[in-house]
Amino acid sequence: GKWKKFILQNGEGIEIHVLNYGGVIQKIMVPDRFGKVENVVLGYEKEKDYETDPYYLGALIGPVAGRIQGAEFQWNDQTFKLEKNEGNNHLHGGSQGFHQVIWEAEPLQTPEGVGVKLCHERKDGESGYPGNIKVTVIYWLNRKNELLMDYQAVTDRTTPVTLTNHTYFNLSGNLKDTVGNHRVRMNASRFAELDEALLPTGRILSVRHTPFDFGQGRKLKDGFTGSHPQNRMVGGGYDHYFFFASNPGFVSVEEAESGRMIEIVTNQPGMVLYTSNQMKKDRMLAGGWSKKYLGVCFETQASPASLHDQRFPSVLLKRDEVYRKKTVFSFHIRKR
Ligand code: FUC
Repeated sequence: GKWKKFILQNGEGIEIHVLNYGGVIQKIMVPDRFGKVENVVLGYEKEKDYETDPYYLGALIGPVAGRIQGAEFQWNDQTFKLEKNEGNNHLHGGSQGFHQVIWEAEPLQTPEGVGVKLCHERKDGESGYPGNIKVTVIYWLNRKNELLMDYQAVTDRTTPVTLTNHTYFNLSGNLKDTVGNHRVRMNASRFAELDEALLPTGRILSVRHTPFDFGQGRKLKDGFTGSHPQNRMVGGGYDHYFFFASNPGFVSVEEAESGRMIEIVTNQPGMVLYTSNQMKKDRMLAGGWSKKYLGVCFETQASPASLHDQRFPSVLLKRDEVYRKKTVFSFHIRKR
């Protein structure tokens, strides 16, 4: 296959670089409150680096985003075995996941905006997943500074599907700072407790009176430095699945120095908030070395924990059903 890059420009100062490889969002250029245009995501300058990226920078994740315990699941008295690519478990669709394939890609354009349509087909049994699966993802940037991610999938046999995009945001611009001072607000009153393998224990915890309560907004560094055992468990920070208390779910993130702000609206039931706790200084990114707390991911999705625990919303897609999920990231500037 052939690598292609698409550059989406909306005429309002926002520019987004998309690769057909992994559906990667490589760069998002956004003005700060003085009009200075800078990159607000983590990405590699050299496209080749995406082939060996351990961090899933900007990539489309699937067929199942997140961890599947024991790298297997049961359905209709059948056991499906998947690749163990993280210890005993299956993470982010395995080594041949959607982040590592070349998507069929075509540009889209209307008077309201520009986009790229990505399509990929999977054969029954590929990477151990049942069903011939057809996936279409559209990235769409309009003149209102909204980036829409529209996901669709169909299958001819029941199969687990939950898709997300793994962009690490850093609104300080050109990686000037960590994300510790990013202020996040979200309407989620419960989150899934994790064990050392970062798998849900089965206990659903209340966010009340903890660093997991983002109801009134809080800085991410509260979780980096705080003593809450769940922050410590994941390496000092957040790597947790939050259940949205409303549909659509709502999240916002703001960085005061630059004045940049993103509002996220989604019909997904929840989101993994990941603050790059496991990122080491081992990769040269566009703008500097990778490091802990350099980016924050808002992985809107359903939790694959549902494959072993019915209290989570199901990720099973059945024949004749259409998986249809949308997440909108809208960029704003707050003047002082
Ligand atoms: C997130 C996290 C994981 C992992 C990966 C790169 O989705 O949940 O812990 O580190 O991204």
